[in-house]
Amino acid sequence: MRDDVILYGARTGNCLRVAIALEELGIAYRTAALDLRAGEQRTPAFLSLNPLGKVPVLQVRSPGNSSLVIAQSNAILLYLAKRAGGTLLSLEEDVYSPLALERFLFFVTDVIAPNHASFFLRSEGCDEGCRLMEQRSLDALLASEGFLENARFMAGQSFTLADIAAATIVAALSSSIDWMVHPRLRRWFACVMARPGVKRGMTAFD
Ligand SMILES: N[C@@H](CCC(=O)N[C@@H](CS)C(=O)NCC(=O)O)C(=O)O
Repeated sequence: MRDDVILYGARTGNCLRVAIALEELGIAYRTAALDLRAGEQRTPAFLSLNPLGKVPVLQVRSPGNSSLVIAQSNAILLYLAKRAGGTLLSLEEDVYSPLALERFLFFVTDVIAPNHASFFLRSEGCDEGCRLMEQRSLDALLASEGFLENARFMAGQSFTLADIAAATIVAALSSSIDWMVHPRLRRWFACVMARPGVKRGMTAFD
């Protein structure tokens, strides 16, 4: 009997990255969509899964009734990569490459985090701070053009968590990117967005 895997989430980057990883790894799962505007993340039932009232949350119910509940998108991504034998971290044939982890964390901390900060600052009316954070995020993102100089993907020749982290934020910032002067990023983005797993993951909460 297979595990019953449920992804609680909404159409946000944090949740879509987890959906992409599940799709890319071929893990069967179902989604439980929450309406964040209606506050469904704060119902007693959901708070019993994640007391912080945030998505995504992954629940893995195993035959025999044991249930694993994981919050934090990046913890879920690392759990899934490990569960799949390290595939999305380039841990193939016992050769450990720290590059996939390094680049994954680059996108999470240097690109996505300031982007989230810019949203928060805008919602608080701090327009100057918002612009600074937006620019910081975009500058870091555009620096990733260099990762693709001799590589198909962000951390070498295979698709990893670094590409998943990059995919959602590049999609979100695509209108701010001058694609003509970033040909490698353009080529990478087209290639990643054409992957069936990425396509399905990006639309998991539509
Ligand atoms: N660091 C957390 C952030 C989780 C988070 O902020 N989730 C947002 C959606 S992307 C949320 O649930 N917002 C609803 C709320 O704050 O009420 C993660 O990576 O999972």
